[in-house]
Amino acid sequence: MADIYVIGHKAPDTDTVCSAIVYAAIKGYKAATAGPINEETQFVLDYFKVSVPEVLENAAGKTLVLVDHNEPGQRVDGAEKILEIIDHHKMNFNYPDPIFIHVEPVGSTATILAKMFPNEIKANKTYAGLLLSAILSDTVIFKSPTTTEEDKKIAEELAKVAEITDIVKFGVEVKKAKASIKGKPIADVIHVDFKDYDFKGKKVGIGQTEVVDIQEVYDRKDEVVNYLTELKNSKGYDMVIFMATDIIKEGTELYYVGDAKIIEKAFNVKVEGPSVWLPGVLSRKKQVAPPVEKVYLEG
Ligand SMILES: [Mn+2]
Repeated sequence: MADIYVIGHKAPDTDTVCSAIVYAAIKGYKAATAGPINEETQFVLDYFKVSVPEVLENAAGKTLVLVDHNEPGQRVDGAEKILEIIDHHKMNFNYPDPIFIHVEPVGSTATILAKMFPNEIKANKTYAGLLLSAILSDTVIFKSPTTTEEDKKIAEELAKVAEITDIVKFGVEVKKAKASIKGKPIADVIHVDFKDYDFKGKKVGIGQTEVVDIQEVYDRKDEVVNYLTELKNSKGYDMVIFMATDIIKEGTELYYVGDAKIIEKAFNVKVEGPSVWLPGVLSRKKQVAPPVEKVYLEG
């Protein structure tokens, strides 16, 4: 059989990259990413001395296993032949053939892999370390409402194998690796974790960055709004949202360009100006994308 690539979503994050690496290693496939990795993931790979996977900008002609995503908009360009999907997101997937799909409502794809291959992972400190990092990243050190009891339990087991004694301390180290936006071009900040959605035929983009000091974002508010406006106008979006999530204050400053009424309805808030503070909101997947989609579906 031709080479099989395990690949995560565009704008790769730590869960998508580490899950691809571990699954590929266990199955004898090749790991790839759908773009350059971010600073947080780089920190994790350096920490566990793992090399960066090949970047596959176009997957034409390749057989793919998709991890940590399934929506067409988040997929690498040129993806045609899909063999399997392992994911923890809602499904928006259509394919002409029956394929292996494993989706569970847990905090990370890494959690699913740890459950699928307990023996392989118990025997490998590196796999355990990568998967632990992915869980801590996706669950925002267990603060995100996407976190399940299973994520916590598995993270503890993985930490033992990886010889990480203080899980939370390690999680903060991982999170801090990309938590400053100082000196970074605003386009990079917004695109480092950006997902396209199809809500009732309308294109909606939602970017997210995690910071430990929200003031850094407030200081660049005009830049953020100008960039979102430009993005909306040039790429045919109905709405563009940027979540600046403060993982210490545990909330999100949500910037948007589009119809303010959609934001007001989705979050049951009064919106004045181009952004709104949403206390307790940490998760795009659970707390932002679903209520926005609901407003679109209800028209
Ligand atoms: Mn994930």
